[in-house]
Amino acid sequence: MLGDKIFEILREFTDRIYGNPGTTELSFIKKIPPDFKYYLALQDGIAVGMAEGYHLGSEKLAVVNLHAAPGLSNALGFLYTAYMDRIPMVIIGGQQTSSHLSDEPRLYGDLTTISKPVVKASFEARNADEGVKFLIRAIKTSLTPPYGPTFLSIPEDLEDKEVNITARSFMHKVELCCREDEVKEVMDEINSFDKIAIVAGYEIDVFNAHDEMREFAEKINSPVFAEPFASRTPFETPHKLFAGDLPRRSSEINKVLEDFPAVLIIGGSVNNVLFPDDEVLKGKEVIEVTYDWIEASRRPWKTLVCNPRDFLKLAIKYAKPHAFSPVKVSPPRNQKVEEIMKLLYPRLGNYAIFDEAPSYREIIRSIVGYKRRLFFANRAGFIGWAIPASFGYSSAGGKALAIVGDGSFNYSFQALWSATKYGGIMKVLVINNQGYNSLKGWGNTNAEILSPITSPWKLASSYGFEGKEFDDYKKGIEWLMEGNTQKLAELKV
Ligand SMILES: Cc1ncc(C[n+]2csc(CCOP(=O)(O)OP(=O)(O)O)c2C)c(N)n1
Repeated sequence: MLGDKIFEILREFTDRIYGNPGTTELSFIKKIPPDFKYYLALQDGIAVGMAEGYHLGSEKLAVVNLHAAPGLSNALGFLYTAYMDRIPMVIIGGQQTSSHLSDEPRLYGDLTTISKPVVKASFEARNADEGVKFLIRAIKTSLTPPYGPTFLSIPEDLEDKEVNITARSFMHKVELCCREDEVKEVMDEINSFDKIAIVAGYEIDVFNAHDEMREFAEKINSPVFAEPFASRTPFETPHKLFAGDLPRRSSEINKVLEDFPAVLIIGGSVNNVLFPDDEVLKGKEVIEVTYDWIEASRRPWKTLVCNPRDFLKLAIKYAKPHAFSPVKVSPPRNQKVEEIMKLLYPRLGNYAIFDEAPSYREIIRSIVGYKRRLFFANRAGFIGWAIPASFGYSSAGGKALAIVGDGSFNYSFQALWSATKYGGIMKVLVINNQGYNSLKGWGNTNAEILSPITSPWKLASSYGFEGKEFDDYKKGIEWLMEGNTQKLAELKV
């Protein structure tokens, strides 16, 4: 039957599903075999965030189960985020009974259309055989670079229907190798400038190209900037060539890079700014290397679409030293947050940080630094992601630390219920500045509606997730980071 076949196929990629079911998924969840685990989220979008974190911790395909039109539409923000973050993910949604779709019963919706703008592809099975074919297609599409979520709608009655096609075991791997003659051509151009700035992005971490990135930067003797709003470690720090995070405003990026006639963007984007107030990299020669042809096709620059790690490996051979410009971007200051981060830094060990403290992102990064595969944020500008993603990461066996603002905490703290239910090593540091400080700052306003006052530690405790608030930062950080358990510390700044 289709339901059994689905798990037979999924088993080749994962042993788990994150979701929140309703009536139209009951026929699906009844088919869950004993070797599969279903991680229940208490809100639909949170299941998607948890699954994203699981992928970040395991590198495996993330699989999510959502409930018909209400569940899918409730999860759109998280799906948009997984799409922007290029996460390989398959979402299986239940649909109403196939023979009555034209009646548009309760829970029915045009699920492929609802999901389309936030996934790479969406399908709805019209019979059991199509359920198998579309599932394979959804998996393959998701695992083809640029990776991304795909959606499959399955009318609930089809789960119990016989499948008449043979679905053989399959694999799907796509390599984006670079051609040496093309790399040499790019390097000839790079070598023709006396100075060049490197902007490194998240793909360095996706492809684990950190060693190659460092060797390349050292060989061409040029500063490396992190792309604006870097979502994963672009360059391991501390390093003398690291020049900081590019600012949030395109005019400021142009100012920082004014000394450089040319810019090499490797594995990221300089267009992911919050304030696009000028043409970014105006008047510069820009060379871009990325595996993401969708992103690359948007820019009028010189582009090489291939695996950045492969590129760097070949490029090192042709790299020549350049004149060095000692430009550095300084983060904004905040004494209290700096103190907290300095206390945290020596206690981090191999915790992966999930950063969602909007006002303090640059300060956090400048003190705790970037470590390979241990620093994550989202590329969508979405708040509420870090807590579910941290739990998902910890469910894959890693240690996760979410650093969140009080505002961000309130979007998705239900994920702490899943954490207490399923376990995992997870800490949450809430930097409570009593409201939406970043919005107040950008808008230069103290408007009352931007100051919701809440007590995150009390909400965490209500789910049995051990939470405390501290006035003494040292005591708070020591308590938080002690032991391989689940804890939340709230510090007021
Ligand atoms: C899903 C979503 N809704 C709303 C916003 C707009 N937004 C950006 S920052 C912010 C406030 C966040 O508050 P907090 O986490 O306390 O950080 P602070 O601004 O105080 O640094 C809001 C509401 C958003 N980015 N994402």
